[in-house]
Amino acid sequence: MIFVLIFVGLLCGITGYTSTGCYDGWLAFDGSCYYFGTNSVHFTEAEHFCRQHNGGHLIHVDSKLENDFIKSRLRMFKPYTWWMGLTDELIEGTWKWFDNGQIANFTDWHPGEPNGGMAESCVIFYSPSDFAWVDTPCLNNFTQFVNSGS
Ligand SMILES: [Ca+2]
Ligand SMILES: [Ca+2]
Repeated sequence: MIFVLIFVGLLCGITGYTSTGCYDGWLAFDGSCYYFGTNSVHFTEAEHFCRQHNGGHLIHVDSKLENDFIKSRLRMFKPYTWWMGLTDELIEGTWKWFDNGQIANFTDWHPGEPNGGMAESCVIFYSPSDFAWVDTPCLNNFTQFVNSGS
């Protein structure tokens, strides 16, 4: 068993911004604003942080275009792993976006994921899998992450 230190960040989004642009420190892409926060927190704390910052939410990914943009940015922040606003806490196996309750149409699961059943109901862009999506316990704050792989 190998212990790997994983740094975790949170990714806030605001959709439908107007011509006034994004707030300072936020990044604009295709009608949304993004904030990359490097706070080592669990899912609920991460969502709370986003709400406290300009009324954002943990990110909601609508398309491959948006996902590719985000992943290209996250590669600049290695070795961080990032929370997104996707959860199946309400109905196991039904993945919904936390900001509006929509069922996810686009997903980018790492092969073999999601695999955690009732024990894993929140989702991260996982750095060791080049930011493919992985389900993980919502209370995980990644201060120590056990990698049982080779
Ligand atoms: Ca689950
Ligand atoms: Ca998993």
